[in-house]
Amino acid sequence: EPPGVEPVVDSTAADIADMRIRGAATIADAAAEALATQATRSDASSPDAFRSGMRAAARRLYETRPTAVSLPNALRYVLQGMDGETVSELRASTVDRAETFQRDLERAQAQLGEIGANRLRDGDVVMTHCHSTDALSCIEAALEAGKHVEAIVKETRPRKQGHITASQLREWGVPVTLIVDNAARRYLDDADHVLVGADSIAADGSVINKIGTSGLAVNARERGVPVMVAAQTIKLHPDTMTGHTVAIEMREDSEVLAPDERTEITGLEESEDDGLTVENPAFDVTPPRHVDAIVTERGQFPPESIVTLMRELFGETIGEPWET
Ligand code: RUB
Repeated sequence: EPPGVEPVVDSTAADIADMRIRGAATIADAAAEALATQATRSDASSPDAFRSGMRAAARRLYETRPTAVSLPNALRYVLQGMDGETVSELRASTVDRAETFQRDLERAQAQLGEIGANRLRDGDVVMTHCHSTDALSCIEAALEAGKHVEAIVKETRPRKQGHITASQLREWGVPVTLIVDNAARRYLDDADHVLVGADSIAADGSVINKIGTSGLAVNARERGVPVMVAAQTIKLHPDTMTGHTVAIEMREDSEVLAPDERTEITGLEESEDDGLTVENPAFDVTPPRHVDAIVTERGQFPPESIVTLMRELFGETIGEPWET
């Protein structure tokens, strides 16, 4: 780990990069927790050393995965709360700020769930993609309101996060039909909603989420099935207000094709130039015209109007606190 960065920050960063910790909200929560631990365990002898350790820790966490904006939003929020004249004051304010962030995250998800649940009627069938805690919060609130809900769960290749969704829904007693991604269009005829989460939402209302979301949304529009995106406001991407695009993470070939499968296709050893390229983008962009509603803890919005909320929440952002 870089100088001044606590080992626990490094291990959280590795867990995020390797997806043992995954999903935008869970990543943000873990990052805030790691910064709090950094603050608690720092043995910095001066306020400057403490601050520089915090910035290095934030950078280490920031560099793990590029797409979910909840990560930089969490890091910025915690570092902006670092306040005081002495190391112990700085430590206390940082830990307090991280705890506030984690509490707010949980509260926002619960509030969003209540709002999203209003869109679900008793007996509705929901089609899901990937695993989103914000999306599941809507289903949980609908169940708590006594509604019967069923789910068609897309497997979500290559990492099969659909299994996590299916497991959570079964724990809640929701009847689940698991399908391969390629079967989605066929099963849209049985669905009343497509319900997904988001890693980032751009100022124009585009939704960046797990690869396959955009194709699903296009098919849903063609079939007349409304697309609902559950995303608390830490998913709003401030840089997109000034025209930046959201980076789409490209992941390892091996998630798609195991080394032995590769050898089987090419008949060549792994180390040779085998002329076979595997592309593995983790996310895609769904244009606003294919999204019916973005459900946040502040209410639900047509995607085209989300920019108003973004301006209110972020104003002008200049630089990042970990960029020294
Ligand atoms: C996860 C994913 C989820 C969003 C929202 O991708 O695309 O839909 O992160 O999740 P990955 P949440 O598995 O690659 O991290 O609502 O829990 O924030």
